[in-house]
Amino acid sequence: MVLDKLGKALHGALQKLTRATHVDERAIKELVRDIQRALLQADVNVQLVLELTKRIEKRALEEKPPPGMARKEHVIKIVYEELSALMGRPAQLQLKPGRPTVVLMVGLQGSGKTTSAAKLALHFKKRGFRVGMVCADTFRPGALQQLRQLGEQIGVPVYGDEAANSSVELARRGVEHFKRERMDLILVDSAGRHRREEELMEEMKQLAEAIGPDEVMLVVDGTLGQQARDQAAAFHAATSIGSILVTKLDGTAKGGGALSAVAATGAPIKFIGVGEHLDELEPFVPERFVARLLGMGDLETLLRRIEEAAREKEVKPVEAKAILAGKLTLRDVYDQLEALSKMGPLKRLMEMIPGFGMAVPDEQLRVGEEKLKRFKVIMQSMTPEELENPKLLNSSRIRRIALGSGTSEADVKELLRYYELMRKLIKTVAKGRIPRVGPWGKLLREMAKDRAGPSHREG
Ligand SMILES: Nc1nc2c(ncn2[C@@H]2O[C@H](COP(=O)(O)OP(=O)(O)OP(=O)(O)O)[C@@H](O)[C@H]2O)c(=O)[nH]1
Ligand SMILES: [Mg+2]
Repeated sequence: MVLDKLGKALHGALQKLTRATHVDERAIKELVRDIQRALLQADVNVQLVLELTKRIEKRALEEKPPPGMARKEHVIKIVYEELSALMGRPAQLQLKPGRPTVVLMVGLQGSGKTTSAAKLALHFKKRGFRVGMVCADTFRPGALQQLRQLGEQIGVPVYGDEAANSSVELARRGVEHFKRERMDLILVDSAGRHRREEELMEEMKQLAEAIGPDEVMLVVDGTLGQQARDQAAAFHAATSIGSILVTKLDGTAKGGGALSAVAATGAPIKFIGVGEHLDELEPFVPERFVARLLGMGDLETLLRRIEEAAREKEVKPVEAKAILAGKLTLRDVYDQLEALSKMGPLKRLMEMIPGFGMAVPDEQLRVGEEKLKRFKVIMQSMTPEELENPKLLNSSRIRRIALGSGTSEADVKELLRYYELMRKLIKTVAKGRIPRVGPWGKLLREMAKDRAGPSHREG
């Protein structure tokens, strides 16, 4: 696994927190100290570490966990978020369909340009893209031979010319060649130099001018640790570096340093190399990377919750479509109720039906917070099968759920009634009818009643 040592140390710090009986100031301070130690050992810049841990401590002490989330989980979530931010912002290399994407690989000698070009080629080939590699290294003898060998290994064509002495001209010809061949991705491997010499910057500039790449990708050696920053910063200042690929993150204790340092330059890291083999390349997704670093076991539940929270905030139109197609689960009902209370997609859906949107005041579309919370607790006591298929809910299951959630059987039945109402409503809407009366009217009345609440009920 990548960055094994850092991962273990961070994992240990979180485990300690998980085992603590009380998450008080002392426990949080200890957690923060453990995280500091782990990051410093991984060669992360002291300044960065101090800023990060200060933020974690402040947030952990001040922020209140959202309803339904335990304090421990909330603190873990904060650590996860802050570490992800430290590792940079997510960015991906996206190929445009129907036109070639040209990527120019640059970097110092031995950083891993050639190997990484082959890894990238394999990565995209596996995803069904047509890839070609151009050897624009006329500097090092054997460079073309090395790329040809790699190309053969993965079945990707290589363009090169032993006799050529102008790398710029060679690169231009190679890109033209693969454009004629209608490749989706053209990777141009360039020559490295020992240090950031002007010569290298000059050649890079000329190459870029000659081939007009969609992206210049800087390859940085991850074993450099914090020093990787200077390199990335210098290149970033000299040219428009589109992305960074950090190599050799396998078996280096300095990986945390390299990643955070490079991320601090503001240039997005898109891939990381984690071994000598050609399949040892990973798209870099800071959140996913950190999740794995922290130990997925602990985080699985948490991530699911974060995901749910995100989903609850915004129900995607795709889901609305699936629901219209007749697939409605209890989970959807909860999402929809909450979405309705925030003017979600169902409301937008209604608005698309002429004359209907106007007829439904927003006020009436909202469900009381209390009821939503109760529904959530009830659903947490259901099995996944029950959530997907509410028909399973017979009276003994209802009794079990009520007991398990600390609610009453009437509460559970009320949720099921909502579900039934919404299912019918959606069926009617899907058929294109405008349900002014019938289930829709009933649903509105129920919701209105709920909003008023027992204490506000008049007369
Ligand atoms: N362990 C490990 N080794 C790597 C990784 N990426 C590259 N290497 C090794 O690093 C060495 C240099 O890689 P190259 O791809 O030849 O580097 P380069 O930047 O093309 O070098 P020049 O063309 O001389 O500038 C090789 O021995 C690679 O196997 C990685 O992710 N992990
Ligand atoms: Mg090379």
